Amino acid sequence: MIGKPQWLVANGGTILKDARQELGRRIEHPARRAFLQRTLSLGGVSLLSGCALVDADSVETALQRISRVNDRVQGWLFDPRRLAPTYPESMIARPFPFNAFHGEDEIPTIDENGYRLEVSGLVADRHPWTLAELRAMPRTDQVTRHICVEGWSAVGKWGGVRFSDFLRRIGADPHAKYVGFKCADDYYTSIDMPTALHPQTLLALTHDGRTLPPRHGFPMKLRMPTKLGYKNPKHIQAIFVTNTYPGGYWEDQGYNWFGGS
Ligand SMILES: Nc1nc2c(c(=O)[nH]1)N[C@H]1C(S)=C(S)[C@@H](COP(=O)(O)O)O[C@H]1N2
Ligand SMILES: [Mo]
Repeated sequence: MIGKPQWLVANGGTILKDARQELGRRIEHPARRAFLQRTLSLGGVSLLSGCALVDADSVETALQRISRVNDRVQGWLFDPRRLAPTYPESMIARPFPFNAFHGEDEIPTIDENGYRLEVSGLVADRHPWTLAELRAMPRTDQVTRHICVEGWSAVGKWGGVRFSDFLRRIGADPHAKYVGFKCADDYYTSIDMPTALHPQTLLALTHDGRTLPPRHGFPMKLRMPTKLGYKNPKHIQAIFVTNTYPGGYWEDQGYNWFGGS
């Protein structure tokens, strides 16, 4: 029963994102304007907003409002025990696609020995973590599909520490609303606590059986098969637990915050 509405909601997120991309081009081209009008009527925005969808600003406000409703519905539909599909190793994409808001020449270089993961906010233990400490935690592997809103997906294998184990270890408040991430390339994002505690959410230290390569997030990334690509931060430097909405790099530019896949 949950399957269908979830698909609709997730797809709604993509539709919103597409609409925003069109908006970014300022609704100049007639074909784009027609696309936008179609998209908005699909999303039922005019019904909810009650404002005339004529100028970019009122469209923008309406879309933001819808996107937050969408977050709430996705949060409400999210089943913390429901697992994302896993795949046979024969389906792993090699090479695995790279993506970031910057080019491959701007991948951050992080010194393995100097690295410390900062932990702050609503947690009991704020000590910074070395890579050796992270690697000493119990680890697990999973083969799942990464879905990027830019129109590609790929099956990959990630290994690491279950994020729920890590959160328990640092004494994170499980009733807090958000977990936020700051990355070495100045990317940032945040997730809801139920997803943070989901059994398939991993602090990934390996990709395809090897130490996470720089292009895929060395030294550590968060891997969630229940969320779209942009919600999976690479090169994590700081993790914080909070009740204050932290937003994200793409989310602050209009991508749906919940970003379920
Ligand atoms: N630090 C950081 N993490 C990031 C991004 C980024 O630009 N910087 N891009 C996101 C997006 S949009 C995608 S699709 C995935 C790509 O991960 P990959 O290079 O391992 O395929 O990383 C996500 N996490
Ligand atoms: Mo992405």
